[in-house]
Amino acid sequence: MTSRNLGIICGGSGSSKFVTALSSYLSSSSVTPMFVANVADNFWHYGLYICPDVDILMYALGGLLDQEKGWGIKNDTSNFLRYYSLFNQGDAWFNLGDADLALSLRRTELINQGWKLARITEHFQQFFQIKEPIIPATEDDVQTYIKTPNGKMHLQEFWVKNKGIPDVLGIEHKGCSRARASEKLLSAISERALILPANPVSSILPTVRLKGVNETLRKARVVIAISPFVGGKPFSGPAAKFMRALGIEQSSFGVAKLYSDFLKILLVDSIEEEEIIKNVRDLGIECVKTNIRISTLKDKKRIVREISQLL
Ligand code: FO1
Repeated sequence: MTSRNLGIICGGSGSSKFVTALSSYLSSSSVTPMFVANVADNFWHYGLYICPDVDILMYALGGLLDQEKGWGIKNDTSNFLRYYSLFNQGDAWFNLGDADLALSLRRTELINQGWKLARITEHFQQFFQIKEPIIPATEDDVQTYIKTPNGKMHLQEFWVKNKGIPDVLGIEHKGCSRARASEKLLSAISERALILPANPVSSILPTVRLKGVNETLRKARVVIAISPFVGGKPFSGPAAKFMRALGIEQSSFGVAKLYSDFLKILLVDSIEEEEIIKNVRDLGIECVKTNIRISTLKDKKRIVREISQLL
C-alpha cells in the first residue's frame, strides 16, 4: 500500500505561516502532513539545550507562536533575562522568554535522563495537543557554523549576537556528512515532500544533506518547494548573504539550482520575472507562479488548495 504522507521540510520563522496554513486547511482525507524540523541551529546556551526551529514549529502548530517576531511564545515575560543580564554584566544576547526557558530547561532535564530529541519532542507535542507529528531531522549532532574574517561562529552567534553583520566567507554543517536521518523523516518524504520557504543554506541543506534524504527525495512521486525569495529578496534572515558566500545566485533560480537533484516543482511569487521562470524550467523543474506572500486567511486557504492540487 502506498503512503498518503506528506513530509513537510521546515525551517524557522520563514516557514511558520505556511505551517499554520497547512495544519488548518490541508484536508486530512487527501494527505497526512508530517512536519520535519531542522536541528542544525540547536545549541547549548545558558546551560540549556535550545532548539529554535523545533520550537518555532511546535509553537506555530500549538497556536502559541509570537507571530510578530516569528519565534518565541506570544505574551511571554522576560524576568529571567532581566536578572541573568544583571548577574552577567548585561550579556544576555539570546532572548529566551520565561515560558520558553521553562520548556528548554525541561528538555535539558530529559536529555540528562537519557531521552532522545524525537521522544522529547513527541512528549511536548502531546502536551500542547498537536495532532501532527513533529520529526527532528536527526538524533545526531549537526550544527551550522559560519566562517567570518573573525573566525568561525555558531549560526545563533552570527545571527542573533552579531546581528548577521560579519562578512560571510563560508558555511559549514558540522557533523552532517556522518549524521543519519531519522527513519521517520525518510518514511514521511518517501512519496510526497514539500519544502517550505526557509533559509536554503542554513535551514534546509542540513536536513536534505543527511544520509539517505537526497536519494529518497529523488525517488519520491512529487517534491515541491516554495521559494523563500520574492524577486531578489528573501522572506527573512540571512539567506542572500549565505547564498552569495556559496557562489549561488540569490534568487528563486538559485534556490531551484540548490535543490535541482530532487526538485520537481517550484512555486514562485507572481511578481517573479519571466527570465527566472525560464531558467528554472531549463533545469527540468516545473515552475508555478502564484502569490506566495500569504497574510490573510483567504491567501492561506488558496495556497493550501494550490499545493493539494499538485500532490
Ligand atoms: N532570533 C533572533 O533574531 N533574536 C533572538 O533573540 C531570538 C531568540 C529566540 C529564542 C527562542 C527561539 O526558539 C528562537 C529565537 N530566535 C531569535 C530565532 C532563531 O534564532 C532563528 O531565527 C532561527 O534559529 C533560524 O531558523
